[in-house]
Parts: sequence; structure tokens; C-alpha cells
Amino acid sequence: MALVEINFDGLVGPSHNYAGLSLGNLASASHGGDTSYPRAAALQGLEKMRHNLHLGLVQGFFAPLPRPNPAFLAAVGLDAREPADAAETRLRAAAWSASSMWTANAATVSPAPDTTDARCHLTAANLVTMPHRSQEWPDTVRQLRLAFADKAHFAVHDAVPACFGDEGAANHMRMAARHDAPGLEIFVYGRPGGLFPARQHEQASRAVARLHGLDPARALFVEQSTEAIAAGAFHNDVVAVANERVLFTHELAFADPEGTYAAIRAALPEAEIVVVPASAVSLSDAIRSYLFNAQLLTLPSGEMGLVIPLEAWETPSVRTWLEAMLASNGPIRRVLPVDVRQSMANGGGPACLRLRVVADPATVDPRFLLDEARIDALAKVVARTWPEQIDPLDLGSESLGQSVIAARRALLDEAGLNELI
Ligand code: SUG
Repeated sequence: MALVEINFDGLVGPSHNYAGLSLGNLASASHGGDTSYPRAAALQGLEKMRHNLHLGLVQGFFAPLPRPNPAFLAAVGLDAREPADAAETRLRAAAWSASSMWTANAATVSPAPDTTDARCHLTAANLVTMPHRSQEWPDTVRQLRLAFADKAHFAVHDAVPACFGDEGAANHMRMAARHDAPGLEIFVYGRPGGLFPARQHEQASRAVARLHGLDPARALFVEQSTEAIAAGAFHNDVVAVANERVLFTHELAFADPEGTYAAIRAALPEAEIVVVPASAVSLSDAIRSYLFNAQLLTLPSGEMGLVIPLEAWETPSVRTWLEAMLASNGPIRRVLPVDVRQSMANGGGPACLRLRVVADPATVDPRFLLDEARIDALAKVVARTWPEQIDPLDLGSESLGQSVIAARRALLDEAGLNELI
């Protein structure tokens, strides 16, 4: 089979909760302290995977990471005692975070047509800016090395040094005439010093490009606008998304929009850039609704579809713009709303929940690929074992911890992934 885009969604883990841990992520901050519904959250995620499978696309998944994380608790000296203050309570919540569900932050991926050794390269993201996310990568890289173990086709790299924050594919876009053609890789970094942390460091992006063996003529390094970060675009994928020859972006996404578009067109003459002006959809509406945190997908018919969160469809300015877009002759022909509300309340839309890998599915470990029957089987385990709800005050409870660990084990058992225990 030829190279195709495979979306690997993170299955929402059994400890999914709202602890308000992500400064600069407005949804995480505003839902901090709310009760979460891990079972419903994971089922919503599985239904999104099923939805995309029904579109005729190849769908994969990654298992949740071990939580509560004993190594993290031990490393901060909280394994043997109760938190003494708010800062310690946040650290304990970090050890319980299900944040690995947002696999757009798992790694940066450069498919084989872009790299000097013609293998697909993946670099795990260090996620050092947020403490609760900084613990993910060692377990993430283990999982990536299982899924992409075939060294003839894949190279999996450890995270770049922690001195340079790296948030993975959420700050990286790939454009190409077709998925299997050589692409233009666009790395989007933030400049520190603004209202909120800039999570992606330019030097991390440049290190990843070197590790992957990209042709410098087909790698762009673009600064994110400080205005977008200050408005809550903690990752570039909150304000822009690309697929094949199309870039779909808010006009305020980049520090130098015209320069960015010109550089893209120079490197990829067939590029089509769809810009949503602030006069039609304000930055605030774009970020609140997550219009751009969409999966822009090439459907089997060759048309492009945009899988958006329901919140975007329900936001009047966004709906008006989308309806006008559909009525015009633009490259995006379908809009497909999905319900991922539990993830959205932590700032994770449809695009955050998936890692895109262009590869031949036959070269991927089949345990990470889904069909209808496997989705049904995973959903059964979730329905049987995932906690129904979690109040952030429950984090630290011995019995909840045991049920979260048992739920993940049941899932790994069903998926045949016991190496990950
Ligand atoms: O890193 N939220 C995640 C959301 C990640 C979204 N990913 C992309 N845009 N690709 C984050 O801020 C919230 C956790 C909490 O508050 O409990 C959180 O980690």
C-alpha cells in the first residue's frame, strides 16, 4: 500500500480531570476545579475515531500513559506524604494528569518523502514548559518505539534537550502537493516575554529539523504572533492548520503574515492559503470556539473536509463564516462537527487529540491501528472500567488511584499492549 496519512488519536485516560494546570490555556484555567467525566470523555474520543474511520480514513490510537505517575511523585518528594500547600497540591495533580491524550504534542513527524534517509522521523516532544506535561515524553517515546519499530521505515528520536521547549506537531505544519510527495515543513515558534509562556522555542524546532534530515530549502521557521499567544493560542494549532496544498489560518496567527504566505508560495507554488479575517471571526471567537483546532483531511473522494468541534459550529460568527466558505468555491468542501466537549474543556480540540503520521499502514505495529471491531472492544473496556467522574479534590485518593491503574491495565490487556504496563 502507498503512503497515506494515519491519524493516531490519544485515548483519554481514566484519570482525566480538570486541575487548571495550563497557564495561557484559557479553557484549562476556566474549568479548573470542575468535575470531569473520564468515561464519557474517552467514549467521545472513541466516537471521533469511529467517525473518521467511517469517512474511509486510516485510524490509529495511542494508549494512555501510567497515572498517577509514581516516578514523578517520587522525583518531587511527594510519594510518601500529603501536599502541604497549593503548590504541592498542583504537583500532585500533575502526576495524575491525563494530558497525554493530546497526541498532537507527543512528537513532531517528518514523513519519508521529506527526509534525507527516506525514513519517517519522529522526535518525542519534551513539553518542558508545563510541569504536568514534562513527565510525558519518556513513556511516549517507549510507545512510539513500539508502534514504529520497523527501522527500515521509521527513526524515533528522544526529545531535544530540556533547555529548549518543544511542543511537537502542535507547532509544526506540513504542506505538500499530496501526502506522499516531498513536503514543505513549517515550524512555528513563540518569542518569550509576552503575557503567557511561549511554549515552542525556535532552537527546539531547528534541532528537530536537523535531526530529521530535512532539506533546508523545504523547512520554514516562522514566528507565532505575540497577540495570538496573549489571546490564548498557546499552540499554533489553535489558530492555523494545514493539509496537503491548503493552509487554513486566522489572519493574526503569525508575527509576519504576508512574509509567511510569500515564503510558503515561493517554496510550494501550488499552495492555497485560506485566511479568516479578524473582521469576520475575532481572535477571541477563533480561540474560544477552536475553529482552527480542526482536522483538515483529504477524504477518499479527493475533497477536503474540516472536522471541527461542536463549539465552533455553535459560535455564530464562526458558523456564518463556515457557511459562506462552503457556498464559495474554496478547497474545503465539507464541515464535519464532532462532540469532544470533555477534552475541549481542557483546551483540547479534534486536532489536539491526534498525531498525523504519513506512512504505509503495513509498516506500523497493527496493535495501534483500529477497525470497527477494535473500537467496539476498547469502548467496552472504557464503559466497564473508567471512572464515571472525578472531582479534583479526589486526586490522591488511594482507591481512585487503584481503579485508574486497573482501568489502564484492562485496556492494555484488550489492546495486546502489555509491554506498556
Ligand atoms: O497542553 N491542556 C493541554 C491542551 C493541549 C492541547 N493541544 C494542542 N493544542 N495541540 C495543554 O495545555 C490541561 C490540563 C489541566 O488543566 O488539568 C492541559 O494540559
